Amino acid sequence: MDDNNLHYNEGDIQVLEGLEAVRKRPGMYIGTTDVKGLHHLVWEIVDNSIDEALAGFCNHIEVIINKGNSITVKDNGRGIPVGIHPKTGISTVETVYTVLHAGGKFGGGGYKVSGGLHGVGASVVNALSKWVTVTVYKNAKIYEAKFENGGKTVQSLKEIGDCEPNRTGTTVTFKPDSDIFDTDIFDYETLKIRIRELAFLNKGLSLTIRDDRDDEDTTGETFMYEGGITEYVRYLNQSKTPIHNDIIHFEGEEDGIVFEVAMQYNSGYSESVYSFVNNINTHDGGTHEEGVRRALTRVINNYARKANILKEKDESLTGEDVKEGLTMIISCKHPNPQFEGQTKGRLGNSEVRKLADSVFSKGFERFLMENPDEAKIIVEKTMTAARARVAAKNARELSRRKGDLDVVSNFGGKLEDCKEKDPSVCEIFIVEGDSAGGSAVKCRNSMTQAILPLRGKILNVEKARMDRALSNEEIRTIITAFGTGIGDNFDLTKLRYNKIIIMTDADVDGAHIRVLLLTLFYRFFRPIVETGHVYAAQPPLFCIKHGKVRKYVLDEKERDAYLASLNPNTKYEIFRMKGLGEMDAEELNETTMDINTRVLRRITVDDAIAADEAFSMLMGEEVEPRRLFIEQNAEFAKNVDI
Ligand code: 1YM
Repeated sequence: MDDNNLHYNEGDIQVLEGLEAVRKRPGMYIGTTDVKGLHHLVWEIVDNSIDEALAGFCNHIEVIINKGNSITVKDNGRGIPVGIHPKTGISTVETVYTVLHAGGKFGGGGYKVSGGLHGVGASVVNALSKWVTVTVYKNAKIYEAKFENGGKTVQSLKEIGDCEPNRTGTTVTFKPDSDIFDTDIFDYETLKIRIRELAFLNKGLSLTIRDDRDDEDTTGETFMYEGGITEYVRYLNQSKTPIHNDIIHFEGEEDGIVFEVAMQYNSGYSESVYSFVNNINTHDGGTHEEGVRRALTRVINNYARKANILKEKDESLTGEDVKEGLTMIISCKHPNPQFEGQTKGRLGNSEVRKLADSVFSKGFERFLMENPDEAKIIVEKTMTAARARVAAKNARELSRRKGDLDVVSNFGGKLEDCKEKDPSVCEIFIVEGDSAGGSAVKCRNSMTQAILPLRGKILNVEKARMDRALSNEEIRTIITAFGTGIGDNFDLTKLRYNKIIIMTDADVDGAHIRVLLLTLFYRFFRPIVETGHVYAAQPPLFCIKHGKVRKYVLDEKERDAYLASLNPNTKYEIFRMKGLGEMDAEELNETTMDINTRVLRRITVDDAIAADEAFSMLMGEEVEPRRLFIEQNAEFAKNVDI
C-alpha cells in the first residue's frame, strides 16, 4: 500500500464513491460508451487546455494518439496549480483529477468551455481510464501524478525533475478502460475534424494532431488560423462559388460576452449557417442565432427599400429569402451560458439576442453602405430567392389542388404501397431501376413493405431550387410517398414509413444514386435523416456455395473470413453477385429485404458540418475539390454516410 491509501479519511471515501458512480453509469456523464463516448474523453481534457487558451495563457495544444491507443494532450499554459488545495487537503492536480465536478474553475470567472451536455471534466476521464499520468511544468520543476483502474491514486503529485525556468504547461496521458467502452480504438479523422474546428473557432491558437500508432515518423498536422471564423467560412465555401469577394466579419463585446460572426454568399441554394457557444456547436440555434437572423432580414429589407430595389408595392423579403446560399459562422463566448432543449443544443441567454442583433446590424448596414457593388449582388440574390419561393409555393399549391402531393392515390403505378397503415411497422424501399423494382415487388411482404422504383438518376437538388425540384417527377413521387410535405409544411409526425431504405447496387452508379437521394433527404427532409429513419440496404457482393449451403457475404473481408472458417477440405464455389436487377426475387428477398436475413446500415448525421461539406463537395459546381475529395477518399460512398 502506498502513502495515500494509509490515510483513508471521509474525503477519500467520498472521492472513490464519486468516481465509482461514474463507472457505474458512464452514460450519465459522457452520453454513450460507444466510439463517440470514447472520443468524448479526449475533448474533456482538451477543454481544459482550451480554457487556458481563452484565459490568455496558452497558444499551443497537441493531441497525440500513442501506440496502444492511449492519448496524450499537451498544452503550454500555466500548468495546473501544484499546491495543496484548501478544501481537499491534497494537491490541486489530484483534486482536479479525482473529485467529481471539480474539473472546472474553482472560483468561477473565465469561460468554462464545457458548458455543454457533459461538461464534467478531468475526473470523469480518470474514472473511465485504465491509467492516467498528469505532468505539470511549472516553477522550473516537473511534477507528476499517476492514477490507475478508474482513478485510484497510485502516485500523489511529486516533483520528478527540473525544467527550463520559462517552460510551463500541462501534459496528460490516459488509456481508456476497455471494460467500459465498446471499442478502444481512436479514429484520427474524427479527432482531426474537431481539432481543425477548434483552430477555426479560436483564432491564433495552434493545435497539432499526430498519430504515433504506426512506426512511420510523422510530424502530424498543425492547424492555426489568424483569421479565425473568417477562414472557416472560406473553407466551407471552397467547393462552392462565392458571389462576392469579401468574407464579411463583425465582432463585439459586452459584459464579458464576446460575439463574432463571419459570412459570405455563394451561388448555391442551401444555407450553411452554424453557430457555436464556447466552441460548442449549438445545433438548435438559440438567442445568438436569432439575433443575427432577425438583423440580417431587417437590414437587407431596409437597404433594398432605401435603394429602391424593393419597390413600395413589393412584399418584404423573408428569413427564407436571405439565407439562400448563405455560409455563416456565428461564435459566442459567454461566461455563463444557459443551454436549453432536450439535447442542450440551443443557447437560452436572452441578453445575447440583443448583442448579436446590434453588433450584426450596425456592422452589416455599414458594409452595405460602403460596398454598393457587393450590396447589389447580395440583394439581388435574395430577390431571386424570393421570386423562387413564390414560384415554389404556387407549384406546391397547384399540386395540392390537383391532390398529387398530399394524397397517396395516383402514383401512375410507380409506388407499390404496403397495406398496413401504421407507420411504425411500415418501410419503403427506394429501388434503383425498374427490373430490380419488379423483383422487389414480387418478393416483398406486401403488408409492411412498399416499393418505389426509380428510373435513372434523380435530380441533383444541390444545383436546383425548390421550384424546379418540385416539377421533377421522381421527387414529387418521393414527397407524396413520405407524406410529410416539405419546406414550411414539413411535418415529421406525418411520415408514413418508419424506415426509408435506399436500395442501390454495390457499384459506382449505385453509390451515385445513393448520394443523390441522400442529398435530397438532407436538404429537403433533414429531420428524417436526423431522427434516424434513413437506411441503406447492403446487397452482398459474393455468394459462396458449398453443399446445400448458400452464404452471402458483403465484401472481400467477410468472404475471406468465411472461407477461412470452412473445413479445409470443403469444396466450394464463389459467385460474384451482379446488380440487384439480375437477382431473382428469392435471392433479392434473402439478401436485401427479408428482415430476418438482410443487413441494413442506418445513415446518421452526427456531424452536420462534415455532411454539408461532403454534399457540397460531391454534388456542387466545382469540379476540382470533388476530384480531390474522391481521390482522397477512395471509397467515396462511405464518406457520405457520415
Ligand atoms: C492537457 C490538459 O488541464 N491545462 C490546464 C488546466 C488548468 C490550468 C492551466 C490553470 C487554471 C487556473 C490557474 C485557473 C486548470 N486548473 C484548474 C484549477 N491541460 C490542462 N492549464 N492556473 C492553471 O483556472 O485559475 C483546473 S484546470 F482548478 F486547478 F485551477
